[in-house]
Amino acid sequence: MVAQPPSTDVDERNLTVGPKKDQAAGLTAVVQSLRHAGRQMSAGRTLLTLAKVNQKDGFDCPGCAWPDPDHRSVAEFCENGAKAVAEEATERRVDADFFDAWSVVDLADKSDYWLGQQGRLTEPMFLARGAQHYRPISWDAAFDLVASELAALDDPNEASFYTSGRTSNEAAFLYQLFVRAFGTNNLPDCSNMCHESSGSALVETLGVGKGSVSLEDLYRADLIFVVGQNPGTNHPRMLSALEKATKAGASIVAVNPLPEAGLMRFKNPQKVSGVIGRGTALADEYAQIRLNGDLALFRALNRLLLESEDALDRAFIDEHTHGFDEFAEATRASEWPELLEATGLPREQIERIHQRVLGSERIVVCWAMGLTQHKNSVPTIREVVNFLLLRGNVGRPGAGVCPVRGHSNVQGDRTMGIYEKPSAAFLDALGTEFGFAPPREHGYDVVDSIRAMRDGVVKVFLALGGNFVSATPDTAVTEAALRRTRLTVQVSTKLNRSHTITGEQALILPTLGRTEVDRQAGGPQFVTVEDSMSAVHASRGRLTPASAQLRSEVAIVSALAERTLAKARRVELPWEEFTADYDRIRERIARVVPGFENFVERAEEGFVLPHGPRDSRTFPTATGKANFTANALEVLRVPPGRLILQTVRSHDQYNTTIYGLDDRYRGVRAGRRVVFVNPADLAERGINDGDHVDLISEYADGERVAENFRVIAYDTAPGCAAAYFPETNVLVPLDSTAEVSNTPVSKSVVVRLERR
Ligand SMILES: Nc1nc2c(c(=O)[nH]1)N[C@H]1C(S)=C(S)[C@@H](COP(=O)(O)OP(=O)(O)OC[C@H]3O[C@@H](n4cnc5c(=O)[nH]c(N)nc54)[C@H](O)[C@@H]3O)O[C@H]1N2
Ligand SMILES: Nc1nc2c(c(=O)[nH]1)N[C@H]1C(S)=C(S)[C@@H](COP(=O)(O)OP(=O)(O)OC[C@H]3O[C@@H](n4cnc5c(=O)[nH]c(N)nc54)[C@H](O)[C@@H]3O)O[C@H]1N2
Ligand SMILES: [Mo]
Repeated sequence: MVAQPPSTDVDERNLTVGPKKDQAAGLTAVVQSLRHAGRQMSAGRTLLTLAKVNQKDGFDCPGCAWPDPDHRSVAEFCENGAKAVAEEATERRVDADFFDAWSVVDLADKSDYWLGQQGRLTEPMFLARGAQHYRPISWDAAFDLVASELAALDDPNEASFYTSGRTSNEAAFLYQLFVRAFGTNNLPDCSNMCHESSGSALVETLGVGKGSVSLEDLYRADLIFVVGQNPGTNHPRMLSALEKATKAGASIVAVNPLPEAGLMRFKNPQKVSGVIGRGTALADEYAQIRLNGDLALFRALNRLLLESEDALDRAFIDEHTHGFDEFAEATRASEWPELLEATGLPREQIERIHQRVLGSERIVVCWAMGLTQHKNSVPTIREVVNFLLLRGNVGRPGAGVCPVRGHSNVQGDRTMGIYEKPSAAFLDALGTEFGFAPPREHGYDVVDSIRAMRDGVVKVFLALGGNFVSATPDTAVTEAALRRTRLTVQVSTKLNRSHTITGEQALILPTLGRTEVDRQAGGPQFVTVEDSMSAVHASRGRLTPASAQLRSEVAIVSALAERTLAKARRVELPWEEFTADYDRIRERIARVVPGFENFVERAEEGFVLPHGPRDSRTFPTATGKANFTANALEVLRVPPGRLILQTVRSHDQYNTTIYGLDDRYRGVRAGRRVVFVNPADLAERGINDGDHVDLISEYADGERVAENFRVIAYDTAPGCAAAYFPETNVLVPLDSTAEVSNTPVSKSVVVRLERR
């Protein structure tokens, strides 16, 4: 049994639970964002910083990947974007004195919250073999150390190179070039834990692993499904778009085990009426689905649609799709009792939603982690595609698929080639442009990288951003895996747990953030990013860097590449030129990545990448058509007394970065170790609201325990519970991953509660 006790620095004795909120944003959100910023920086810096978020001459918000409207307001950011910016623009610093005072052992005992609060990293630091403290190291010595360790490996596949989704297109492109020139495709990224299931399902069915809608499409839709997503917290600016869509006549169906605040009612903080009024009711229909019931819900809707030929877009199906008959047969064979058991919804509600579908010409389905982090996520998303194809809701205005991406450039990083399973076409183009033969063998994703470190195969681990230790599942296994390596290298802006759980040696390479001025030999530079709707645009930092010693991600990657490839005797490339002027990188991207033609000329103004299904109903799939699929329906059943636990974000966190200890919309203050459970489930177990329990997950390979959570009686679907990650990552076994996408199953963990 693996147990994970709480960190010692957060005192949860003051935790309080009040009523949950129905509405999101409004004046409170504005006040909260300023208050949070005020704790991190002076008033002047706050205003200067927030005024440049998502503006044409400013920087892309490092929060989420939601797109910017064409007509921007002065304040084109949200409460949580402001928190993300404040985290980066903070005036607190983690310097050499800090590391002198704190040993890694002491730091490893601290929570992610405490670590993040210490401020920005200021200089390169090195943890030598057997040492207790990080010590300063020069950039030169740091680069040499990495190059020597990499060049000394028997095989390039003994190193793994992680990326988190904040990295710019330019840095990401150079990074994958470096890694492939070194000789491996071991390029795991945060996508592997995030929208990988969406990519897998969409590539197979539509031929492009990205969303097919623009903001305009949302405004023109008649019906928008928001499934498995909490936009009030994680994509607050999406609520403005949904509000605009409803004003233009769209109706919204929210599908979620939790009645999330923003989905029910929204107060637009950018409008006076939104700041003081009651706000707009957003969802017209709220389906409180059982966890993992979505495949069954869309199957049921598809079954109802198949009952009448009039409901189908026959012309579209005949001309543009493949596999209809097999799909229809499988769908007609599904039985209502099973569909209802899986969804936990009354049949009348599904029929009501069906009526809405029949009354809607144009339908968009939006989704996020509630669909992607289950065992059968890929079949579930394929079933969503089936649903849209039936009425021709792909490739025309006001209709399509909308996977809402997480990190601000996670989609762009993948476009730039951060992928462990690159296509042959991409590798061909890369090899031709740079004159080397890229490795063809697929590399390790996140879960396989952990396995390879655990087994002693991967010996050097490098991360371009992120917080690998806290973001990944099976905390105890992952920590032991990282500790087995010879060297871990973290390119980071802020201190986090991945700096404290290290290989035999460790390096921290501090980097510039989005908000900061990036000056190189060729003058001030900007970078580019791609949002969730495939729009590429420039991002330009305005603040003075947190320390004079910081280097840009582009500069760090180039230096690492230059030294490593020289030592390992691989292809020589003009890395210094790339760093001096990022246009030199964009010229190369233009020749390697489709859709980036004339990138140098178009980068500043921005442009939307081509998308066959969206633009012309061309589907670059194996069949050349949009593919219907026949998906197996398995009802997730748990043993008596058990619950299905989902691990979610609170309102005060950005993944592993914990901004604060409140979850305002869900009524939680001053604490994070809470578990939300339906009152009927509590009564059945003789557990009361306010009791403290251990969460125990049960899998074939054993039990895992997350200790001491306060129970909150909450309006979630019966049989389902929710708690925050990263605290609950310890409960998710490394081998519990989604079919096809290999994404950790962090939204349906079978647990029991044990009273303390
Ligand atoms: N402020 C802030 N913004 C963020 C982030 C952050 O941490 N903080 N993270 C960013 C990242 S990387 C990402 S990927 C996104 C994440 O954005 P979300 O996906 O909204 O994040 P989660 O908190 O995981 O919420 C999952 C939602 O799905 C619901 N859900 C869970 N399981 C199911 C299910 O089986 N079916 C249905 N229908 N619903 C289900 C949950 O109740 C919850 O509302 O946000 C991005 N933006
Ligand atoms: N149980 C459970 N686990 C999950 C999830 C879940 O829902 N449940 N969600 C998963 C998802 S969707 C995702 S995307 C992953 C997130 O996994 P990651 O992307 O690895 O984690 P983050 O917390 O976003 O990374 C935060 C760190 O990134 C660094 N950073 C911030 N900005 C920059 C920058 O500009 N450059 C560089 N180099 N570093 C920077 C800072 O040091 C900060 O501490 O977590 C996954 N893990
Ligand atoms: Mo994500």
